[in-house]
Amino acid sequence: MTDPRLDTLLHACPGLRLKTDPADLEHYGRDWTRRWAPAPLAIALPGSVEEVQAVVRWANQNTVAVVPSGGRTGLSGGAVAANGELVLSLERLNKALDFNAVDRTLTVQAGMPLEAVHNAAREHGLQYPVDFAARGSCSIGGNIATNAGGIRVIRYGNTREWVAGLKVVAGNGELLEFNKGLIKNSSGYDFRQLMIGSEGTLGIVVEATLKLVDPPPATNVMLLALPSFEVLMQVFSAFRERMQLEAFEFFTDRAVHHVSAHGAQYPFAETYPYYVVTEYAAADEAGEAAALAAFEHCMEQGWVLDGVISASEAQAQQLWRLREGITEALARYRPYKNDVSVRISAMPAFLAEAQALIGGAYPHFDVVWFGHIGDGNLHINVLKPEDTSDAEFLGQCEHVTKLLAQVLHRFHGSISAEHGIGLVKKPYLSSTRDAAEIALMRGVKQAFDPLGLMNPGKVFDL
Ligand code: 2HG
Ligand code: ZN
Repeated sequence: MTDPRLDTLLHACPGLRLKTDPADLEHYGRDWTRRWAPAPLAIALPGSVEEVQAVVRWANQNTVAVVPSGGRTGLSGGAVAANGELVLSLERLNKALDFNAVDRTLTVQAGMPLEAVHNAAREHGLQYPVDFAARGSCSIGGNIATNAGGIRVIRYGNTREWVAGLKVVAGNGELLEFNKGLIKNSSGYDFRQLMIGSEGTLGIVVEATLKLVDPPPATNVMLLALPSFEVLMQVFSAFRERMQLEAFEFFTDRAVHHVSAHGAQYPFAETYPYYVVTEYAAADEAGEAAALAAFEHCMEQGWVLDGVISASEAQAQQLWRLREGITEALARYRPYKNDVSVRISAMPAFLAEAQALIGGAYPHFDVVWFGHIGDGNLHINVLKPEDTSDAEFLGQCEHVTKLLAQVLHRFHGSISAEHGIGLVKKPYLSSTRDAAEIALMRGVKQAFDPLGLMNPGKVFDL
């Protein structure tokens, strides 16, 4: 051990697993943003809640900042450790602890990957319904820290809806237990909900009791080709009126270009400017008939130009890959990402303004639009041209984001729909939350984390 503080850490927590190899510091010190150079002090991998508490108490005694770490699939820099922080990885705390068939709850450790949570729920004949492409690598603790959304929010809501209880190690090392699995609990402030989406700035989630539901109905997947952005919300309304939607996602021809180059299969003979992939309940003939009726109505109106319905599970997965593969397909271009939302009713007007702004601002950049349009959530990925320097590219994107933030402010939207504020969106927090709210956030942080050691510099500065 080079840094003497680590000797005191091992003294405070004998047997704690620590990593200090440069490759580990790099691996655990960054998330998917790749914008900041990782520079953590060390990586602590506690094997129990008591060890998490011991590490946090040591951090308080030695005034060392702590960055909680799950799967680090975040896109906002929330898990970045670039300033000598101790990374506290939850990866060894990855087990299911308890299933309660009567309550329909599953209690898990925070480091459990989302996909493992899905599998555990399925083994009990039930479903944990929050889902998105990073399911295999992200952890449930990280999902809770960002109130993760994903592709089924339209039907099931965000992570927030599915947490019945939490155990959290607060900034002072104290173990707190919130809500304890209760459905009804009107006994004062709901700290569980406060913790969800707090991005590790108040404490470290170590355990969660998750609500489970009946498995989804039999579904089909439909891919639709659209002529313009303007008809998108009309198609959405036509489908939502007639069917039970499990997902309704949109993307552009640029997205198809990149995912196809990355191996996804494209089913149409021609290309179109816009696409929707929707999954809907199709357990019986009525479900199928409703889907066809919606499709035909949209064709008649000229809102849809082509369509294909999955005929098998394999084909459903192929269609989904066109949407779910986008982030991975774009990763090598190190895109600048916007993750914004407005109310669904405001979407048509917002889309028009956003399109005019972005189209004018980046005339020569490859801009890929996609997202959870049924939730009012748009992802805009701007790809860095090879001949533009990192600094110039970032400067231009930040300038446009400032303008986009002003539009969002007018529409009462959010600068981060589901990825979190982290470091990336911190300069724009005030477009979404007013000064009084941010002052309250600071007060809350002070109450849970008096020394300001929990993921400092994320969401807002003290
Ligand atoms: C998605 O919806 C994720 O696929 C990632 O939220 C979005 O890469 C992105 O910008
Ligand atoms: Zn998303």
